[in-house]
Amino acid sequence: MDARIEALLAQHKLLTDVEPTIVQAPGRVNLLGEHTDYSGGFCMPAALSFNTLIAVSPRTDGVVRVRSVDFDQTAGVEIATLPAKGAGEWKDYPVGVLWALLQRGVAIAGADLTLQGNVPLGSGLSSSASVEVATATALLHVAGVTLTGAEIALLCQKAENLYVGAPCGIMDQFISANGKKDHALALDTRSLSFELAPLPGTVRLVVSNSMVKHSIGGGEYGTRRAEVEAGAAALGVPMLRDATLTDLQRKQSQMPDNVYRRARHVISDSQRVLDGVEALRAGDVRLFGQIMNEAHVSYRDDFEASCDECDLLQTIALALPGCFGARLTGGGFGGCTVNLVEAAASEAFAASLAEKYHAATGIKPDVYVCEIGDGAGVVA
Ligand code: GAF
Repeated sequence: MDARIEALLAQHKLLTDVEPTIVQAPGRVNLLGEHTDYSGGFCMPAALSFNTLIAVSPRTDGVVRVRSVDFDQTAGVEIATLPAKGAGEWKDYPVGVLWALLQRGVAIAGADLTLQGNVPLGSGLSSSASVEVATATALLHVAGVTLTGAEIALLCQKAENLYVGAPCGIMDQFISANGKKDHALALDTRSLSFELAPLPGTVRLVVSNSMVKHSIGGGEYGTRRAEVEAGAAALGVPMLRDATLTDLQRKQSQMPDNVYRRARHVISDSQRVLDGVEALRAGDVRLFGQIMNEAHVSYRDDFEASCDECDLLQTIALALPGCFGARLTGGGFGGCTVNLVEAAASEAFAASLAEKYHAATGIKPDVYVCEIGDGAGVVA
């Protein structure tokens, strides 16, 4: 048996002897389309093989207990007296999902859950969404209820928005529930229709962590979201999905410069997803890499969501052999860059990137040559 699962089962025994089921839900890396997912736009994430594992056993007494192996803590709640809001603790994520499931009318009689994750925390790889989607998968399993991947994603987004209090879009929960091994997923966040785009075997995704902490609950994400919404209001449209760059240029003089530039990023980044899908369909990884580089510039200069460390990672990456494209991925203001690299060069690329970044900053980055994994499901 896999050592991680064996350790999880040993921890689960601290809660109960009732035979568990094991489920998983992955973190993600986003290839194109940042801050487009609350504007009805397009984005293109891929699920990683980093995930949250949960061992879940049923209970019948109206109690849900959650044990975090990583924090070495156990929390218990009574379903009948569940608070309607989180308290700013790690347990808000799983308990928020329980709350959202109950709100949806899913009958849960009780459960014991033991969680263990290996998605790096605070690095923009969606550790929170992986906890949420794994919790939903576990609780739906013990309730004997099946929901679609889109329904699970919406429910987990609701938990994060209303229970945890973080104003995220739908991308992270959607890819965690619906990802497919070796594929990126181009998502229309308005209709929730999507296309799976296989990544050619000749390339690998290399994720490099600047080690600068990022948080969706932190102020900048919310500030950007407000600016994006101000852009839609200035254009007189419900969401930026409903406007073109030409519409935006026409109204440039009627909005503050920051709002104009945030809107220009969102509208152009959404289009870059569509261009990226075409490039992958044509097997043109060079073009896809160029689109990633343009996306980084837009995110850095128009959206002002990068940081010196991530810009440096991108600059170093582009000068290394075999790198087609590099950009900051995720919510911004720190976290990781994603690099599209020739498969044969990927290990040497990862080693050189780590060494050069360390030499320049004194910070040791974590660099991963990634596997694209499957979305959530039962493991055993
Ligand atoms: C974070 C959010 F959770 C997503 O919804 C998305 O907005 C992303 O930042 C930026 O593209 O991961």
